[in-house]
Amino acid sequence: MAETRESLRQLIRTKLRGAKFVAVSNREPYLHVYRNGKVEWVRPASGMTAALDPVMQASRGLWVAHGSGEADAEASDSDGFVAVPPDHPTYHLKRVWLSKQQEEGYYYGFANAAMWPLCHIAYRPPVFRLEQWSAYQEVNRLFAESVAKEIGEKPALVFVQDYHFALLPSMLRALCPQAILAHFWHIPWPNPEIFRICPWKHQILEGLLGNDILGFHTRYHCDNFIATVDRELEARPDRERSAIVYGGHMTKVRSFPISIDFEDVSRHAASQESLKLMAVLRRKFRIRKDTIVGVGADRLDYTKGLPERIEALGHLFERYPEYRGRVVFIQAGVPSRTQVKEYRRLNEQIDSGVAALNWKYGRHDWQPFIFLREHVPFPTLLALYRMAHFAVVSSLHDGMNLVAKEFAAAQIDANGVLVLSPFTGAARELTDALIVNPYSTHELAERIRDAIEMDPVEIRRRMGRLRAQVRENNIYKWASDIIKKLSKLT
Ligand code: ADQ
Repeated sequence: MAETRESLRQLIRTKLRGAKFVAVSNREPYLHVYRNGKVEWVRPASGMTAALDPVMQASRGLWVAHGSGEADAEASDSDGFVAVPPDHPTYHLKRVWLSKQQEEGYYYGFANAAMWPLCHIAYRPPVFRLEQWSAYQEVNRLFAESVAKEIGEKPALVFVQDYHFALLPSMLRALCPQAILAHFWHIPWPNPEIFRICPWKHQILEGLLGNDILGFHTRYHCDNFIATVDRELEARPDRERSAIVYGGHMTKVRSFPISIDFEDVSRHAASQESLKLMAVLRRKFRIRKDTIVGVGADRLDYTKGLPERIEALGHLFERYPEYRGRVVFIQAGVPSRTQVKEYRRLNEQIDSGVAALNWKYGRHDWQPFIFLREHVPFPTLLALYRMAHFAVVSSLHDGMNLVAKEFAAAQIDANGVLVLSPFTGAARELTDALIVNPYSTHELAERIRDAIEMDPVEIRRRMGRLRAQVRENNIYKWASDIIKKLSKLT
């Protein structure tokens, strides 16, 4: 039996025995914005918040995050609290306010110009600046104090998210020694050779070793972390128990492959609304009954392999002219971190790649690549996934990649093929995808062709198995596995 929201809720109730459950992340699950002078709410395009929100709904705990929406302050009380989800509240969000300067140094600076490229092997050099590191320390302390204020001396279980808060665990441990701390690192952990260039590597490792449990998506990332600590600190790695003892404290290092709410995605994809949205999309993009549709959905990030995807489609139309006029690739791309130089450069690269592809092969009645540079509402995204004959996930490096799992869950008719990079965590589980190295754009083009030409029986067989995999290993299993591990420590 697959885990459900209800089984997770029961588990939390029995295992946590009344301890307060607090999640901490940079990104908030709901932002308030102004639209036509009115306050409205939106969900950000983020794999982490998409995954954690159902867990928080089941736990009814508290989520502490940066209040980054322009109307956030107006929608919250004087302490930054707001009940969410805004349309059917089940838990509380506490917003922490940051100055522009803090946001620039900590978020755009150290987190996204140093830690992100350091952990992803996508050949972009990390930028280490002292003032950004200072902002990172300052914001980690601010969040640690904000969480400590909520839990005081009460029993609590704090679940920290991601690379924005590497220092927070040891800070919080000093403030609230009774709290049990778990941390999930949503991105890869590199090997020791890569990590050793970070000027503040010891502080980062010491910060993370304040946790009781540190989770990664794959065993490989756990092994990289243990090897890094072994090389950099006077710590005692216990490979047998997959743990590290440092300063008398033990941190267990475990893999928990993250996932999605399979049933929820399937149900939405099967709805009447989804059928209507598919018809709207077909009309809007002039998609005929016999058009073969490919789909991609990504934050516009250099780790996602978008230029490679565009180049591969160019090879496809060059080598196989019979697909001209017959295949359309619809790419949803939400702008991300555009304050960081590398991201601006990537956007220019994508724009010129798309323009060149459409100019070279497009005709008055057909464009090969439709680029939706926008945050696509989730129901529309699901309609896109459902109507697609194939999806391409071509990440150069990716902790997991939830788009691959969303695509499988939305494929209720099981008539689509997933083309997937081996450099995603998802590739370890989704072995019925067509796995291909995105750096080899010629091979990527060939696998896209294989997806288009695949026998329908084979498509159903593969998609059926992918769906079974994601159904079984859903987001509630991810959360339950973590809670079970944590409850052994309470
Ligand atoms: P991300 O890098 O954000 O997550 P991913 O896991 O693919 O990547 O999740 C992206 C999310 O954004 C998905 O839920 C997707 O539906 C949504 N999305 C993408 N493009 C969109 C668009 N144009 N409009 C609206 N929504 C869009 C990080 C790590 C991943 C890891 C997750 C969770 O980098 O490796 O899988 O955290 O741990």
